[in-house]
Amino acid sequence: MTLSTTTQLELHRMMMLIRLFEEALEEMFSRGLLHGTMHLSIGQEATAAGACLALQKDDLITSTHRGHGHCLAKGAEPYKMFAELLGREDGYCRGRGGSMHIADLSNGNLGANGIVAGSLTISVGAALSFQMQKKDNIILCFFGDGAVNEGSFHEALNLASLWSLPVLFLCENNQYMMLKLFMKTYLILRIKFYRLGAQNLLKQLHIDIEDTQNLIETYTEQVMKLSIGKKKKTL
Ligand SMILES: Cc1ncc(C[n+]2csc(CCOP(=O)(O)OP(=O)(O)O)c2C)c(N)n1
Ligand SMILES: [Mg+2]
Repeated sequence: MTLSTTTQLELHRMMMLIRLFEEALEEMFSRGLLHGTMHLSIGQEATAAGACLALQKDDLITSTHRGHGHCLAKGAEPYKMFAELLGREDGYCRGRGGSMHIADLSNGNLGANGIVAGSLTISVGAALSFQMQKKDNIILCFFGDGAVNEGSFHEALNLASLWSLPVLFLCENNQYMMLKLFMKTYLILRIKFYRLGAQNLLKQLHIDIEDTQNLIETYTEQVMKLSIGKKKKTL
């Protein structure tokens, strides 16, 4: 699949938006303007932009503690995100949530969350709801490599595969759990779900973050498969 020039430009625009948004946040944070804490995703823009490009508006995502990029890529308004981070009433959660609790239901974003591996179980619940309602939507679940050490990671993958739920798990493996090197917590070099006891029917793909075209192609293909071919998106 060759991406159209328009799609490539859209992808580039989104990655730039995420980067500039977070650079501005960092500046505001260092000036003491933000309430609470926040985690930046600088360097991970392509994952959010590429994967969300493959989704329809009414498909859902769940996010992590590092979720600004996911939120923007799923269509959130930067103004309302800034307002949320500044604790203002016109923010996504009326200024009560801050960075790790921004949810944007109008664009299909079930929200960031501060619980490592929290996104996996929420995704499975939402996917089960889609399945029971016989909807052809899917859930894209972002999670970090740190989540694989959590019990809920295994429960979520097991149920998703057992019930054939329309959920796509996307591990943003940046090799670190915040400050701790992943290799120091697990005796494996690459995260392989089947070695982690969640082999039931799950297919796993590795994608290099710098190969954005491959990332989009792979995600589009997987989204199409999960959507049982009912929806078609031209990129
Ligand atoms: C259940 C739970 N345990 C511990 C923490 C503390 N904590 C916050 S971020 C983090 C590491 C997360 O690593 P990873 O999922 O790889 O995300 P990254 O920070 O690399 O994007 C931990 C352990 C938490 N938020 N939730
Ligand atoms: Mg990590």
